[in-house]
Amino acid sequence: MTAQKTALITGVTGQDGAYLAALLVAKNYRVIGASRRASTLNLPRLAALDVVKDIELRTLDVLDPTNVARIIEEVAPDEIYNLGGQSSVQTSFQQPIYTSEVIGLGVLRLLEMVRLVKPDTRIYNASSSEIFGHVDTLMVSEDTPCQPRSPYGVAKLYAHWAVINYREAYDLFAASGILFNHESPLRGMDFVTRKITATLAQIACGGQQILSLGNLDNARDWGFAGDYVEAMWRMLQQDKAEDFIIASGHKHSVRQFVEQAGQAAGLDIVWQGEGVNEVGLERKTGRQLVGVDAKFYRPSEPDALIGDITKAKNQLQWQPTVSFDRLVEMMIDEDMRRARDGQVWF
Ligand code: NAP
Ligand code: F7E
Repeated sequence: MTAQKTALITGVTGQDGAYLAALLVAKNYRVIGASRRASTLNLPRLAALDVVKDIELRTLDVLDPTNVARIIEEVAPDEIYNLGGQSSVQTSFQQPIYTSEVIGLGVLRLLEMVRLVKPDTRIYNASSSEIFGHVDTLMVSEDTPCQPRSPYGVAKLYAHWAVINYREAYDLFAASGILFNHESPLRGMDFVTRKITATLAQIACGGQQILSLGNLDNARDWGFAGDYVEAMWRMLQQDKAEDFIIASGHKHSVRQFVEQAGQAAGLDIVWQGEGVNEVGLERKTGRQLVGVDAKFYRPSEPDALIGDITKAKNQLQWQPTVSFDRLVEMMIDEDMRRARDGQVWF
């Protein structure tokens, strides 16, 4: 029988943290789940996956290196999955310095603490497709040059290179997953997919609100978070630490997401007008369901990229199992259930 492994997950209260905790518990890991101290514990995602009882919760802020060092010393993790941080690109335009402190320098602090305290720990770094930003080709691979277009993307690129540097300079087993957008019924309401499914579900259940969005023509390569955490784990089981693109390989616009979610909720949406004057109407009644508000536009956006997952397929034997249509349906079904039960979520 192999010895039980210990994994430390930062950001365990977030979307990916919850799915990863459930995956590692199922694989018989001792899971230490870390999140920032708050007056109220933020456990609904872990509770939704029924794993609160199976993990050990610890307080950790990646801004405090002494806190990070102490926890590494105490729990002696075999693997660290660093998922904690300010994860909203939109917010990074309002809080660029805080964002960079947490997801840029925060990663450097973690790498340095691992190097000093327990250098044989394997580290997963949550990199992002936002590092690419503006590129000449729309299908990107691990070798595509980066030109980020948001403070979030710039900070993630700093962390990405810090990981490569610690691998080369100190031989740490540190790997970055360059993940494209991944969503689920546990996604935060700040992100466009969940904002759409939660609002349309409420409307379908009798609510009177209007779904107010930014640019409807922006497109993303969207996949399912449950699939993507499996790739994170596989990356740390390799013989050698390497970086991998994890994506669905398909893109859809925000407009297509709204249409698909509307269909799944029983709302047939037709469009009228242009730009900030565009509206989405219910075909049957003519009632306005969707509007555009310039306050949701960003100062700059990445190109509409698609991830090339050839390397992940070949080396990790990983590929997504949930299609775009199924993902939308899954999110709408869960938000319809919450709307019917009068639950307020995230
Ligand atoms: P999420 O739902 O927003 O979760 C992030 C978690 O980080 C939160 O639960 C928060 O927990 C924690 N956190 C925030 N600031 C922290 C700090 N200073 N120290 C420690 N923990 C902190 O995000 P996610 O979607 O699960 O994403 C996980 C990671 O992957 C993030 O780094 C994100 O940037 C990256 N990523 C996500 C995607 C995606 O599409 N989901 C794609 C590429 C990369 P508390 O508030 O409870 O402390
Ligand atoms: O925006 C447009 C918005 O905030 C997607 C994070 O997980 O993935 C995520 O970042 C698109 C953008 O995700 C609204 O302008 C229109 O073009 O859901 P989002 P994101 O910025 O792509 C990357 C890979 C990460 O690493 C991040 O952690 O949708 N959009 N109207 C809107 N976006 C939001 N949030 N709200 C709107 O009303």
